[in-house]
Formats: sequence, C-alpha cells, structure tokens
Amino acid sequence: MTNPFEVAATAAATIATETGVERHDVAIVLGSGWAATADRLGRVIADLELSDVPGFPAPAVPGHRDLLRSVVAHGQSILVLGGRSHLYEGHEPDTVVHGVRTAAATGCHTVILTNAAGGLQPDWGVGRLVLIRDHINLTGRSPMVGPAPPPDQPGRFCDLTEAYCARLRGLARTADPSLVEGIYAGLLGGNYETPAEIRMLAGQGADLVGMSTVLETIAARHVGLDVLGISLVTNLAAGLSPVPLSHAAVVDAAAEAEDRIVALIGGVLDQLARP
Ligand code: 8IG
Repeated sequence: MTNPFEVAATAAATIATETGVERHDVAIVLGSGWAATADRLGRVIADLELSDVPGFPAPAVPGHRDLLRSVVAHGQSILVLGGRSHLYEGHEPDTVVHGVRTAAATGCHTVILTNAAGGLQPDWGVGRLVLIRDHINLTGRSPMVGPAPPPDQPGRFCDLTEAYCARLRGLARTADPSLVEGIYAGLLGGNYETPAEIRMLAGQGADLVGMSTVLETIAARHVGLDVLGISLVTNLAAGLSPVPLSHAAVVDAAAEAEDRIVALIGGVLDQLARP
C-alpha cells in the first residue's frame, strides 16, 4: 500500500471500528504543550494509542502523547490527536500530514492545528496566544511532491490563498477577544534559529517561527478541510529572548496557558455547533 490516501482511509476505518464512532466532525492536533487539552474538551468516548492506528509512528517528542481520543463536545464528534510527527525527526511529509488526511477520511470538515512557537514580536510575551493568519513554508518540502494524487482525490496545485479560514479566525476572536493574528514561518527545525536568521525572517514578514503545521495546512487544504491554526508563544525567538531557549521552558509556558487554551477551543467548538 504505497498511496498515502489509501493508508489514511485504512486508518480512518480502524478509528471507526475501534472507537465505534462512524464519522467525526472536527479534528484537533495538539502541539507541544497542548496535550493536556485532550482531558478537558468534553465527554471521552474512546481512547486508542496513536501508534496502533495504521500510518502513525508513536510521538517521540516530549510534550506529545501517543493518544488518539474520540470526544463528544457541544454535540459534535471530535477527533483529538495527542501528538504529531515532524520533519526534523526524519519523517517524510506523507507521515507528517497523515493525521490530517486521516481526519478528512473520517469525515471531518475542519481541523484545528495547534503548536508552540517562537515569537518575533518583542511585545508578545511568553504565553501569548496567536491566530495564524497565513504561513511561509520554509521547510523546502511539500506533501504535494511525489506521485500525482489518485483519481479519487483533488489534483496538485491546491489554492492556498485562504489557507487559514477567515470565518474560523472570527469565531476564535469571538471566543477570546484578546487574540492577535500573525504570520507563521515553518522551518525544517531540529535546532532553533540564529539571531541573524530571526532578523531575516522578521524582515520577510514572519511573526512566529516553528517546526510544524505548514505541511499539515497544505495537506488539509488539498482535501478541502477548513483550517484554524493557533500558536502559543512559548519563547521569544533567538536574539530577542533574554533567556536561553529550551524545550523544558516550552512545556512550562504551555502549562501556565492551559486554562486559556481550553476556554478558547471550547468556545470555538461551541460556535461551530451552532452555524
Ligand atoms: I516552542 O524559537 C518553539 N518552536 N523554529 N524557533 C523554531 N521553532 C520553535 C521555536 C523557535 N520555539
């Protein structure tokens, strides 16, 4: 089985069988530090280990969970992915976007992509929540590279003019009026940036820098999912940060933001239930 859309269909069939939930409505991918959100969204219907579902490697980054959870919140079936895979772990784009393609195959119309990110705006402190308005894919990779999508899928060259859904951003701002918006630069990662790289990225219009999300957004748009992207600024980027960057600090900042994160996601799901 080489076609990644077939692997996603197989994963969706496993999820339907193992959770007993035929279709899901909304998927949420929990980034670094967002994992605790999974426990506070709604009524838990079923838990699987992500790594037991075809195509998913076990999350290997601290702050991610090997958890796929089906939750009912505000009358909708929510597919919660407790962790994700990254290019910097050595995974291919098809693996990185497998969760998003699987979410589409389970019936989801919307995916909420969350992450922890470095902030390039000096006045955005640690703990600031930012809606992703657009992205700059600097990974040099794309999930649309490879054999042409099979005939039952849309073709290549998907339109990314509104990669991050304006309507969903509006719902998020209604849920939390303190939210600001920014441009997320997605890098290959494996290391944080140098101050010179951060100055370059700031000059190119980036407000956030991270190592995930951009390929997932491309794959989501390709299969027609609406995307809401939310970053939690857990450090100021290199050269702006008064303290050395560390992954442990990321996890600490996320813990402090947990209540705001849960309220925001709950507020969005509540509005999605009442169109
Ligand atoms: I959290 O400063 C987090 N993720 N590339 N740079 C990049 N990724 C990040 C950063 C950061 N902080």
